[in-house]
Order: sequence, then C-alpha cells, then structure tokens
Amino acid sequence: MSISFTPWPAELATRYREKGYWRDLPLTDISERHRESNRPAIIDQEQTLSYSQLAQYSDQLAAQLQARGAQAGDTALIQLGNCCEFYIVFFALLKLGVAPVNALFSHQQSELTAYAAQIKPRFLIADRQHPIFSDNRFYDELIARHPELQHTIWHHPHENECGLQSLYTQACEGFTPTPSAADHVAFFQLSGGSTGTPKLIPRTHNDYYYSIIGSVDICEFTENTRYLCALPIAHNYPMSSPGILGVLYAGGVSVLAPDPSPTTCFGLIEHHRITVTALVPPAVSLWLQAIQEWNFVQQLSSLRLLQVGGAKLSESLAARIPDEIGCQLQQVFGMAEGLVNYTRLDDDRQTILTTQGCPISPDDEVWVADEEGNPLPPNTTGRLMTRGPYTFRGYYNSPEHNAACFDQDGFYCSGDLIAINEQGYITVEGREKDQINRGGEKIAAEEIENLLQRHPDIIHAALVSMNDELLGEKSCAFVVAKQTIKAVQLRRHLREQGIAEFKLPDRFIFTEVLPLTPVGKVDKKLLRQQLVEDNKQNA
Ligand code: OOB
Repeated sequence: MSISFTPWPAELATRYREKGYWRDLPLTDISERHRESNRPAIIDQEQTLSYSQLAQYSDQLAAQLQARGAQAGDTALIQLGNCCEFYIVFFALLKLGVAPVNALFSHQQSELTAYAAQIKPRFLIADRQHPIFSDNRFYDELIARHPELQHTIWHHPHENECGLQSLYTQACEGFTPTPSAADHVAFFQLSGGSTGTPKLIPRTHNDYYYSIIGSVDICEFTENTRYLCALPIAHNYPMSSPGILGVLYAGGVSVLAPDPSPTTCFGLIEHHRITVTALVPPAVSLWLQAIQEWNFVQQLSSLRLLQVGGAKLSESLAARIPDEIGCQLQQVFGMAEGLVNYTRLDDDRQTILTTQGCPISPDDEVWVADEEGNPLPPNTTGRLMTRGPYTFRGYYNSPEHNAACFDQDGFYCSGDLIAINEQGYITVEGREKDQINRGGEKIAAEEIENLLQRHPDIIHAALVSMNDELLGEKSCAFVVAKQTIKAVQLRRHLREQGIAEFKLPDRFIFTEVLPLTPVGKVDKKLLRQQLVEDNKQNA
C-alpha cells in the first residue's frame, strides 16, 4: 500500500530525471552514506551520536517496529523536541516505508488531534515529558478516537512503558530496509496554513532529496561544516535548507540547541566551534542586543555564515549582521510546500541585504501574477506562482483547497506578494493569505477564529496582524461578544482547547460589529489600518 498524493505530470517527471534532479534514491540514503564513519553526526544535551550509531540505531528501531507490525504505507505521528532521537526515528520509519508527520514541540492537543484525524496513524512516538502527555487524559482520548493507533513508544517513558531508547539500542540481526518508492511519499511536512485545519504536505524522496542536495551545493556545506540547530527540529528550514539533513549528507556535524536564545547558543557556538547556523529575524535582534550588552562577540568567532529566514528581515537589521557579528549573512525565503530561495555566498552586499534570494533550481518556475492571473513585468509586486522539481502538487486529501491554490498548469500560489528583479532575485513585499507570521511562527487566522467562536458568548471574531518591533508581527483578535468578557477568559478558553502558545492572540479588541467588504467578508484591511491608527495615537 502506498500513500496517496498528487503526482507531477509524466513529462515534468521525465525532465526532472533527465536533468539529474531526481535520482531515484530514498532519503534513507542520507543515513547510510557515512555508515562506516565514527565521526559525530548529531550532538544534543544528552549524547553524541556518530554516523555509524545513527545508521545502526535506526536499523534496530526499524526492526523493532517491524516486529510490531509496521509496514509500508503506514503512517506515524511523531512529537519530539530537539534531540538526536528525532533523526533515529525519522530514518527508522523511512526505512520501513512508514510516513511520519513530525509535529512541532510547541504543538498541543488541538494540532495533534488534527494531524491524527488526517493520517490515522498506526504509531505514536512522543515525549512523555511534553505537558500534554504528563498525564493520560489527552492520550486516552487519542487512543479512543483512533482504534488504528496500535503502538505508542515514549521518549522518557514512565515506569513499565515502552521506551524509545530501549528499542533502538536492542541489537538486531540482518535488517533489510524497505523504503517506499523514491517517487512516492516519504513523509509529511506541516503547512503554515491559512485555513481552519492545518494542512499536510506530502513530500516524496526524490523531490526532498533534490532540495537538500541543491541547498548543500549553494551553501557549500562540507564534512567541515559544524551546524547549530536552534530552531524547532521538525521545521522544514532546519531540516532541509540545508539543515541537519544537508549536514548529514555532507558528512559534517549538527549540534542541537534547546532554544535560540543567546544565553543558550553563544556557549554552544564557542564550545563546538560552530561554523553555520539558521535563525528567524527576532532571534537575530536578540543576538545583536546580547552582543552589544555583554560584549561577547568573541564567543562567535568560529561562525562563518548566518542564515536568516522564515519571515522578512529588514535591511537595517540585515546590515548589522556582517558589521556586528562579523560573519556572512544569507537570506532564506522558503516554504514547507517546496520552493526555497537563497542569496548566494558570492552575491554583492546590496543583493544580500535587500533581497530574499533566488530559487535553488534552474527548473524552479517562479512568476508574478496580477489579480486576474496574468503575468507581471519585473520589479512589479504581485502573487508568487511556482512549480518545480521539489514543489508539491497538492495538499494531502484536500481537493477543494487544492483547487483554490493551484492554477490549471499546476502552479502553486503561495499567498506571498513578491517582486522579481531582472536577475531573478525575489523580494517579499507582503502577503495575501490569511495568516499571521509571528516572527517566523505561522498562525492561520481561520483556525483561531473558529476556536474563539466556540465560546458561547462570542458572536464573531477576526484575527489580524499588528506590527511589532521585535517579532515583525503579532496577532490581534477583534471580537463581537454577547456580553462583557475579559481577555484573560478568552485566553483561558483557547488554552483549554489545547493550542500552541504562540497562537494565542497578543491582544483582544472588543467591538460592536466587524466591518464588511462589499461582498460581505470581514474587512481585515480596515481592521489592520485601525490598529496602525491606534498605534500612532498611542505613540
Ligand atoms: C519557512 O516555511 P513555512 O512553511 O513555515 O512558511 C512559509 C512562509 C512563506 O510563504 C512566507 O510567507 C514566509 O513563510 N517566509 C518569508 C521568508 N521565509 C519564509 N517571508 C519573508 N522573508 C523570508 N525570508 O518559513 C521556511 C522554509 C524553508 C526555509 C526557510 C523558511
């Protein structure tokens, strides 16, 4: 059984193979390339995992899962933090043709429930130390709702529970991997989303592997690369741009930080002689502030390259990176759906400071559309449209949504507003999708509005972005209520439904009615304007 997904049309698939982008190798090739090496591959707070251990442990875990009935076409729900086990589990599942959804560690009951409902997982591998699993309330609910969920394996298990470490360290004899076909689904990425339920993105071995190798080339990762992963390990950016998978491919070492704060990261950078790391813009601000206050820039002397992406980096902040950290900046504009753009290491200073780079592949087709879907000339702002050898062709089981975000030629409309210059470099100018980008963390407005509207006293709710100096954007909920209700009550209401903390509105504004557009939709542009006016008055 293989997992359903929207394939690329045959003629494009042929072209991608002919050009050598699609190599017809499974992603598990990455864990096997250096299998004989005892060099460190991944270092976390608890252990140093060598390349040979990574290969062996993932074999052993796979053998244990196989003994529990795992087979190709199964799915698994995974929630692990920044630890070596994330990749032991990832490769073990892929070796069996089992496709995981890797939830972010910040995700709570609501997100996990939505993912489970979509993939109907046979396996759950999660951290018992995560607050939602500290008791059995949520877990029992999940099991009751999903009879197909037959095996749970815990990182940090309670007594007498099936523990992850005890499985992957158990010796096995002669395990033979059976990954899914290279042009089929390897795993699911998470969409930042703009709809009520978070969407899943099927990624095939071929397309994902190509994006990794392309990224490794562009970023010049080698066996000497020492990468610090300070972002959530399950996010597409530190997984594959070039991320840990890129480092593993090249033979370097990745060090996992539990968070991106300067207090956590500076010491790790100094201790492990880190050469490259990836951040979102708010973390860059905190790093620069720490450097100024503590005068600790010496600790960062091994750092050669700082990648910044996930949200728009202002030119002024960008300029401070080479000047104050003393390393090179690379802007990264990517999306879990596929397309990733980088400024190149040899680009001139102005290009690196003011653009979000250009695509990985010569066969990434990116153009800018006006509201009617007609192509716009260079340097004109419009909708980003793209297709290519590693950009997906449809969300998992979402025909209606797919009909709305792909055109008839299979170009995906990301909801970003961009301009492309004559050299093919992109600048991100804004966004059309109903999403808030809170310092790189994405919030789908509709998801939060739906949850708010479950409150018996709420008639109507609209979530919009407001400008924030540190995070770029924060979220503000406009609420029409039947009776007076306090912001703390609404926050509690949302928390009770179990959503990631970063999705809680930063501000609530209570109002009599929400303004509507001529077609009767909530006029969010007007609401955002109102916030800007408010801000000016309070300044
Ligand atoms: C990355 O992936 P996602 O899926 O969390 O978010 C994608 C969206 C883009 O559509 C865009 O709206 C925004 O995040 N974005 C940026 C940006 N990078 C991402 N907006 C402005 N400037 C940038 N540099 O965020 C992601 C995936 C792979 C690599 C890097 C980031």
